[in-house]
Amino acid sequence: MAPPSYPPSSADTAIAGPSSYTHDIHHDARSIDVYSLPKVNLPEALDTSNRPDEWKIEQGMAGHKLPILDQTGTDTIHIYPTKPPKLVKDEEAINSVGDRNKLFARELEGWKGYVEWEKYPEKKAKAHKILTSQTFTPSPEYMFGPIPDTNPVLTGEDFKEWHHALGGELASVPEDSWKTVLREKHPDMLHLLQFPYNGEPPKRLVTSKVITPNPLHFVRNHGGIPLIDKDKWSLTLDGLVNHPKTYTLEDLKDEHKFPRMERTVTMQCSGTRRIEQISLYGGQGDEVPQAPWAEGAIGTARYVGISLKKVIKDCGGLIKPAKHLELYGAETYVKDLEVMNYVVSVPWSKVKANEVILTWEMNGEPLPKIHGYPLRVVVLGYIGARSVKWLYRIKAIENPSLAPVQSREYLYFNQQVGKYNQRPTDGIQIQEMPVSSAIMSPITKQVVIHSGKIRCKGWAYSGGGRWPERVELSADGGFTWYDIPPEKLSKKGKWLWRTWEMDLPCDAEGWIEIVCRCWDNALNTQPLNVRAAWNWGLHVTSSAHRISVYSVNRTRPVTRKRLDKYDQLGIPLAPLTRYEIVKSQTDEEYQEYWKTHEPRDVDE
Ligand SMILES: Nc1nc2c(c(=O)[nH]1)N[C@H]1C(S)=C(S)[C@@H](COP(=O)(O)O)O[C@H]1N2
Ligand SMILES: [Mo]
Repeated sequence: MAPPSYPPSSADTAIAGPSSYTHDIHHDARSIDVYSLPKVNLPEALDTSNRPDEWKIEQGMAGHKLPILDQTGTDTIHIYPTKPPKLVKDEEAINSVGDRNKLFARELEGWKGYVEWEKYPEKKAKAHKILTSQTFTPSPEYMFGPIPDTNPVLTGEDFKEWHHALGGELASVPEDSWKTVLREKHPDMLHLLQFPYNGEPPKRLVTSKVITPNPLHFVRNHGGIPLIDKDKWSLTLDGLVNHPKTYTLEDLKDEHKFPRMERTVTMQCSGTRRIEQISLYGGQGDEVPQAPWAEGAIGTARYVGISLKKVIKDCGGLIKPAKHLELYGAETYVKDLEVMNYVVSVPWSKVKANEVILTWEMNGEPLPKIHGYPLRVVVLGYIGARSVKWLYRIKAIENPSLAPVQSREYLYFNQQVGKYNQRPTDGIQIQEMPVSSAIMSPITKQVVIHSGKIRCKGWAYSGGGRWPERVELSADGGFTWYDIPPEKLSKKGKWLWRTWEMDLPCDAEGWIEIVCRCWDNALNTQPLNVRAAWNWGLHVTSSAHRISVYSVNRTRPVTRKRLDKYDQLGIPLAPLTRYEIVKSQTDEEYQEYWKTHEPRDVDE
């Protein structure tokens, strides 16, 4: 068989790479931009059939470019990745659907960006026809190749195009949504996905306060951000209740009817720390349900509102066989080119326990628009996905919602249920997060100069109303563990994370692995490695958080001597991997040593 040849590539022959490093120690390391390396021009015609990224592909750094090996027959067949087809658009089919400005008009005055889908199956079908009569920019590969070094990291072109294609009320939603982000969020937010907006604070700000300031609270959206006038807003409770009713915000704020509830609550997205699973193995690949979160998709706020249970009572209670409450969010979500509102459900048992709050206030302010203004649900101790924002309807139903976010997403699959044989019913619906924790400082690959103790910071959390009872750190990869002293942990609370700090004893010099794990009040703890809990949906990364840190230990005499020498010479520390010719021993010291030690070789 002829050797496989790669599809022809029109590769740029200029590659970036270092020509030679200077070994001159007198350079000021701060003035060297380690990221801009000299360009090297290769000869025009190289006598090779390799593509220029061959080496990278062979090293597993671009898994998405590798051919699939089909070994089902006697010969191995190489199936190469194909380029995405050209974008097409069937104008005639699209126009036959009708006037999009009329079809997808604003549902209610004062509700910008809200299109009602769940009440109108024909409208859904028309939107589906428009979306399936054309193709869209595919979402980029970000699990096997390099993740873009931009902020926003991913832009969500497909989602923007779907909104633009549907037009009507949705035409300006992507742009409006980004404006709201810039208005309401902290300038230092890490924007993982521009639209639908998904963003988290950088590590140094995740645990800087026990209560997360609103501009720094992570945001996880499946669609746009509806801009709703609170005086025009209403909430309808229907389905299996005795007296269906519609409430204004004023109705719900009537303290004679609905006693106020105030709770400080930690909300965690089940995708928190997903990047650790991605860096191990790729999984279900749509960037919207699968945003590449680090440790910041968790935040804590004080919410004011009322118990959903009281509102259901006010509607005369549930009618048999109601057992679940379906919660409707006003924005448009597109999944598999079907359009819908954001819908999930919570069981009645959770509502009955007064653990489902309808809230209009976050940290003493009206709910920010990006967090669900004018009213959202907060489900205590459940994953964030159940805490519906821009709530407009609650429907009492018999079984958990069939809406895709409830029935087809937020599922925890067995490791071996892969792409080609997974069924939603094989997954466990994720409800309460298990116990987890994360180190916010130092950062993996960081160099830390210390005097025997490394200052560490982070958080710990457990779902379902359990709380961190003990947090432990290891400086040797998880062999020996040190308790974080109780006074170095923030106060415990039933629905709360605990932030912590600790000076972790570290005797070693060189690369170490710092590990963090938590025990909750039910003595649950974390799996020790990512693989043990890796899952196809890349959810619930709850394994002990591991970071690699280079320890420079000043308590070691040789280290101290060398550091002092740098100090004397006024030489700043250079990046770890750069060669330095600062001599660690003078010729005299070297010779002195051999006077009193046995030589390298043995004489007869
Ligand atoms: N209407 C609506 N509610 C929603 C979502 C959404 O996309 N739309 N995302 C959910 C998810 S997955 C999470 S983790 C939380 C995040 O809440 P936050 O953006 O206020 O931090 O909101 C939940 N409620
Ligand atoms: Mo989430």
